[in-house]
Amino acid sequence: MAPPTSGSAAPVHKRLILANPRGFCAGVERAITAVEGAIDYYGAPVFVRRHIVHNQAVVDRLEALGAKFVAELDEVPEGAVVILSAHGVSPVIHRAARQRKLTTVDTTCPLVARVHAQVVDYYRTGRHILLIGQQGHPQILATVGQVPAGAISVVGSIADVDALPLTANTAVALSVQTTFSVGEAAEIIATIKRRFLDVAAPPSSDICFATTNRQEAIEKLASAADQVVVVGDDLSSNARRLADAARAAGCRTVYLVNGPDALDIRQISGASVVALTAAASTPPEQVRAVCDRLVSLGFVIEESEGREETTKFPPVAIAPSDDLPLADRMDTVRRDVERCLDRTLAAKTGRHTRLIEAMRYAVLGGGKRLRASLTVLAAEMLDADYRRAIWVASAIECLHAQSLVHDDLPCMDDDDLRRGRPSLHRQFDEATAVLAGDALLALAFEMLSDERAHPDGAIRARLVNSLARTVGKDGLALGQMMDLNPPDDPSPDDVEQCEGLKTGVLLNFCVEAAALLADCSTEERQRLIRFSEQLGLAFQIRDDILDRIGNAEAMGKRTRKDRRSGRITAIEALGLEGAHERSRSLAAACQDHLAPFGPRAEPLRQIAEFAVSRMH
Ligand code: GRG
Repeated sequence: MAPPTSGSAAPVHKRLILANPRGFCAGVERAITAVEGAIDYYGAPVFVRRHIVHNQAVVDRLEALGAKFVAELDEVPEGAVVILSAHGVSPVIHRAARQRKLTTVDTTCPLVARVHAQVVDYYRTGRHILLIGQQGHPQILATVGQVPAGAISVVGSIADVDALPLTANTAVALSVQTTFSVGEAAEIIATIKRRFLDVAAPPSSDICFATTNRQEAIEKLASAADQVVVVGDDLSSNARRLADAARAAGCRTVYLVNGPDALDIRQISGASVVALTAAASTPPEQVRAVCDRLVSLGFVIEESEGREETTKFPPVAIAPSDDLPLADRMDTVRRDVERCLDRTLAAKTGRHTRLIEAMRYAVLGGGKRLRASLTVLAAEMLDADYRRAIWVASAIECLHAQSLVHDDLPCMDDDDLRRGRPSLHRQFDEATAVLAGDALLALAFEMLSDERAHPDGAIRARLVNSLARTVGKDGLALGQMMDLNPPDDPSPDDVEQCEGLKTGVLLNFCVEAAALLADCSTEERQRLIRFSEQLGLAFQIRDDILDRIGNAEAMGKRTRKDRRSGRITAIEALGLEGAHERSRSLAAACQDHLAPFGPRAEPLRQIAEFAVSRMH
């Protein structure tokens, strides 16, 4: 391409046209800032599993600040801080980190996390997933790890699609590595669509905006450039894809360089127009150093027009997320559980709507959601999947709502007020209350047996079995029976046994479910069960105390009814002061059981505090 001239007097110069956008993307900046922040917060060293992003200059700079890069978690000392790279990790890595008691800072790019969620959804619908990407790339390994082995086939080329041992009738779904080549992906997708009859695809491309914009920008410049320079690491998939895109656009001389010293000075000096771009993982200093060298060879820089990138991601949580106040975290759980239940119990139109209306009345729009919060916060502490935890927590809230509906019936505690509203049998009628309770109980089991609880059928079976034992002849039902038929002269132990069964068993199930979702060690599971046993008792004793001293408006239910009904509670067994003391000592025992979990157990510590200080 001839250099531009403006009249005869204009100097002829060699052009260095810079592609826009180029260099760091929002996800890379976010990950690097997280490493810097973690070094600041925890002090050096912090460990980083694998390259935080595929750029050696970035790695070297972070190493100088105090990061130690490791290939695998077994190189990280127990209890240390480890940062997981922006490419994402498979859940087994989170599990391994937990087993080594590591504090993890997960810098997975939100757009990669979106692909993870998508493959899980596809897997649940029974489709075989064709993941388009580079075999062995960390992002591909992480994505494959989100679902059971064999659920995904990775295809990196048309030949890979042709070689798939699947029939044309197989229902498949497409996902794409976010840093793959736009052009190659389009060709592979077209081949897949020709080969398979039923292909589900995401509504918009999985290839991220940064990869797409950078490829598009260099393609525009490459056809008119003598030579193209891509600044980036050889390891970086998106850097190599930029070089491929430049070649595909018609430029024959394309360099992928990681700094000025890698330039072929003799060859590039002969070019009149050089187009330059940089990978999403290339820092600006590296780009500048290459530009400076080219300027010293007589090139004059021109910025090209390009798309503006405005995407911003929320920063990575560096401090253990338990720094957030419990109230905020419970609000989030409440909102997500409400949404899940609202969708699951979608209001019906037509004739037989009364049952569903009653179920919605019982389970939506009220309650502290203590059991849901306990489940989700325990699951989060153990690094279980959040959406599965919300699903299971919603099932638990169905069961809890059922027990409240039946507890309020005239043949049980005979209560007219629940959660600040008429109890279900008062709002509807007794038969509806019985049936709505039964249907909620059935729904709880149905939800636990659904793949949204966990993709592994064995885990689902354990969840179902454990809930059955929680509500049955040795659980809630027995507790209620003991409550309705107390012995003549109950000892404090009798009272605690009854209260443990009426309330404690369901809280035990919450942590048991979290432990199952996270597949945590037996030791951690047992420690959590011991914690929940104390928590359940402390919570029920506080309920007894509030029945005596609480305010019906704040509680949303009738108070001072235990005394009238002749129920034997902790107050009768221990006196008001004794009950206060007992609930406090149980809360202290809760803290002891949580101690080995370190700072990540902070939300559960706060739940225990809440259980014994609540006023509703
Ligand atoms: C499950 C088969 C089966 C039978 C149930 C009726 C019954 C048998 C058991 C009653 C269990 C019960 C209602 C125990 C009381 C537990 C308790 C303290 C409830 C109040 O819980 P909160 O304060 O309520 O968390 P919210 O409204 O905030 O959810």
